Amino acid sequence: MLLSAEGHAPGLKRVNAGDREVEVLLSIANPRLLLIGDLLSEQERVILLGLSMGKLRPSLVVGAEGHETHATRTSEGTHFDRGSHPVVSRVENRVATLIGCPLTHIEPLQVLHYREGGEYRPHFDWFDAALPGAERATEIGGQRIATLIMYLASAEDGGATIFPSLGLELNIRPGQGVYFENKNSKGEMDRLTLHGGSPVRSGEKWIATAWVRERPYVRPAA
Ligand code: PD2
Ligand code: ZN
Repeated sequence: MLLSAEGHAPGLKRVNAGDREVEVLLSIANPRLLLIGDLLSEQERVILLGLSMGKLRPSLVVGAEGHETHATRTSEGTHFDRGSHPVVSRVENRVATLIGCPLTHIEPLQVLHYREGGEYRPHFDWFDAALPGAERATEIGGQRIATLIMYLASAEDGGATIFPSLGLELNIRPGQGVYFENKNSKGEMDRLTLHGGSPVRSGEKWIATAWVRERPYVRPAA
């Protein structure tokens, strides 16, 4: 992916994301991880929030019987069908250009809303073949090879995106995002990508997540 090929020179760096240049604020080599600024404008954030209102449902996790609610993920969310609004298209194209992957490999953007106490306990975004549900989840586009979490609104207190195996806690501002790749340099799924959303202590947190597949994502039959 393009972001992998960029190297990780220290210092601020502007990267072309098609219709906009974004800023690399922090980068880590293993796992490949970047904190990115200037990803979304305020107007885009407001529009994405507005489109989500009224569509939110309790968030699900992959389980043996498919998708289910769970105490490890106390948020509510929704997704946007690809190209369902001009701003959704604009952001999808920006993400694909930035990451250097075909648009078709990106799952529909997922919006998550955390209220006070809401959290997403540490997990992998990739599917562990040893766990139930992995086969079904990879049938529709292969593994999740990268994640981009974009902040639409940050909590007043708490709600950091954390990487416990890296000792990394990111307090991310609205309009910024964190990108990471799920495979290590040997092509193996990387357990260092363990990450979570720490509990929101006050205020509300909103994010939009783009998960990138190995192959074109095919929406499962309803
Ligand atoms: O909200 C977060 O910080 C978070 C943490 C872990 C989001 C996700 N994972 C995700 O959307 O996959
Ligand atoms: Zn995640």
